[in-house]
Amino acid sequence: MRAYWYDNVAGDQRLPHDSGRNLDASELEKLGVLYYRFEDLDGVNKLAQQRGYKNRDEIIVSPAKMGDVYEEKVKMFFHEHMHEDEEIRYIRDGQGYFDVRSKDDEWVRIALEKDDLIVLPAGIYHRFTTDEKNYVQAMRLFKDEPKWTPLNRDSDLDSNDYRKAYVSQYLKET
Ligand code: KMT
Ligand code: NI
Repeated sequence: MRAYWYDNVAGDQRLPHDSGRNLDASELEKLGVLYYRFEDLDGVNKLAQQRGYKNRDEIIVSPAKMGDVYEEKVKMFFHEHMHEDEEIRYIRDGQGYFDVRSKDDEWVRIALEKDDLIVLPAGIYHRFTTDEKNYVQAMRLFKDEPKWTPLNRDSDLDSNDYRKAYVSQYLKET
């Protein structure tokens, strides 16, 4: 895992967009983003038990797996959104980028590779993309029913209870 400020330079979303300015895991934690590295499933299973992730599946995002819809899917994942539940991803192979909004509404890019596990809190604005290798295999964990409906930021989410809870827990000045 490496986290850095996104450079906001035009160009394909799959390019690194690396400003060269890093953040550490403690800064991610202040946004409610948790990071773990697990070399085998034991650690994942323990975390799942502790946090109540009862279900899981695996997804491969690649042109070979998805065919013609790959480009479309990758664009969709990159549309800024939030969820009403945590988004938990354990990277099994390949790599990808999760971008999350900082306190000041800037993009933080989190580069993930095999064995990285990330937990995005409910209500955080984020997006995902593969990198230039166009391949990621990920385990998606969830509590009960997967609540993956992306709620796009362009719709009015200021009154969404999950967004409000996130803002008051992590973004409010104290
Ligand atoms: C998501 O929610 O953005 C995805 O599931 C993308 C693939 S998993 C790294
Ligand atoms: Ni999402």
